[in-house]
Amino acid sequence: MKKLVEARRALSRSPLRARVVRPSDMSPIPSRRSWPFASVDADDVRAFVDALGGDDARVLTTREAKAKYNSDWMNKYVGDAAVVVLPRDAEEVSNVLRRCWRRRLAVVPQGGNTGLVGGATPTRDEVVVSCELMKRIITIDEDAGCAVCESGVVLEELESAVRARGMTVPLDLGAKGKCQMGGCVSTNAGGLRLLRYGSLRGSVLGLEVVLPNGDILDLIRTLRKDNTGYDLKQIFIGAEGTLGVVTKVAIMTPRAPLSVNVALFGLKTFVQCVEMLKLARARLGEILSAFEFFDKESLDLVLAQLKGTRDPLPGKPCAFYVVVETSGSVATHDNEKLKSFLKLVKERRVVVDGVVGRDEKHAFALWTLRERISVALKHAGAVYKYDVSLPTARMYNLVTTLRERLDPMFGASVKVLGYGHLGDGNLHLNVSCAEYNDALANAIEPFVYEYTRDEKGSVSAEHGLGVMKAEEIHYSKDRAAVKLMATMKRALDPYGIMNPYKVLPAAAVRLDAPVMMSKL
Ligand code: 2HG
Ligand code: ZN
Repeated sequence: MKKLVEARRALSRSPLRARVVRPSDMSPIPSRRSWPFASVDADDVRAFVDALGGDDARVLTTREAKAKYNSDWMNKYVGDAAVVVLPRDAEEVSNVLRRCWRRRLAVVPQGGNTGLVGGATPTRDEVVVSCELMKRIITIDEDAGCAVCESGVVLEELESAVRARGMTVPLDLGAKGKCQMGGCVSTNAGGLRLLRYGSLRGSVLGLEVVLPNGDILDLIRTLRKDNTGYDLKQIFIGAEGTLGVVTKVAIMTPRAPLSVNVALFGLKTFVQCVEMLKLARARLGEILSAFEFFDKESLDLVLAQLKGTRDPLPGKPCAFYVVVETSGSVATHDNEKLKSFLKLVKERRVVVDGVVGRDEKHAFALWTLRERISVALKHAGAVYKYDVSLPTARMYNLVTTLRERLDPMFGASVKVLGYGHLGDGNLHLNVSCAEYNDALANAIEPFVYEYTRDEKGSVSAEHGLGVMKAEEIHYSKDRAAVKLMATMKRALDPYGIMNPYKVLPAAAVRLDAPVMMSKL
């Protein structure tokens, strides 16, 4: 088992593709022979077609048709799903899962496939249940301020629909044009406006979930208050599809702000970024809706990789940049507040300089510099990604410490970037290089995880654990907590078919022992 854990750790640092260059006995995901699940056969494919009302166009079996479901958007995690099914509603998901449960077929629920930790891609030949055809927006209730939709609705589409009624979705991410509501809920996605609206957990009012055995659990409610015992929907939020498939979401949709301002500042030190956050909280108060930061290395990469981007403060190079957004309901009031805030940070020399978005287009351009760092990283080559929560004031020390550690070994061939949601104490630490290599991986891990543990931080602030960090959960959760999680997993999914090798360590859910069909 120790060997398996070590090998899984190696996998977390390299793309799953790397499997092919690893000796087979070191493969982190069990080989076909010891894979504890059944293989899809021709009868299963026929059963899936029946499950989808006889529509064989929604049961994909050819390599070409399955390709986009087999790898994530970074092309880092690559599996080999035996079949991809495209159900249209919870009934059809239920039919598919009943078959998988009975046959002990492993299942990967998939949304927009925009995750960063390999949580939604198959690891071997699992059945992929894609939610992309479950696209109905069911209700939008202006009086209650909430919406109910199916899980395959893309975040940006829901946002447009509720915007037309003067409301907004309390979640915004760079991947909004592709990520789906079910995936957002399943990963408890954080994003750019958590500072304003809080964790997605608090905005979800209800869910419909298909359990591993195919039962449909109807937890769709639009009540703000419901204290009738355990809040069951919460166990599926952030479970990354390991406990069931989310098929519907009820979510609060607060009034959209009537006045939005975006400003970008350049600063000399990280200490000043933190100082500025404190001032923004104190002086902008209730209209502060985002507070993001990135370092010079991140800006340089964006400018080098993404066409149409421009240095926001030409001729005034800074070590750090901060994006501040305000959202309110009375423009004159908000502008007044922002103006006096700008004056203050200049007078106190907290910033080198700043620029306020003149209009929507300019504001969008400023946001782009922060939002598209991960896209720039993808263009630049291989990237090792870490998403940690750390004490805000000391957050950037991890970036400088890692730079000092890697520099003597790898020099300029490796770049360490720091950016993220400063207002939420969430650092995105990224190590960019030409290609994945074990020496670099071993220099980064477990160092980053140990550092985070020692700071009492979290090894996953918002991206989840997926396959990348399932074995690393112990750095942020104690033994008793992991044990209870595994107990819950086994209660709902005793055969471990739902998204195996994700979130929980394999040993905790006993995925090392094949399920003996004869004993069932
Ligand atoms: C962001 O905040 C996303 O931009 C992606 O969470 C972070 O690429 C990353 O590491
Ligand atoms: Zn983020």
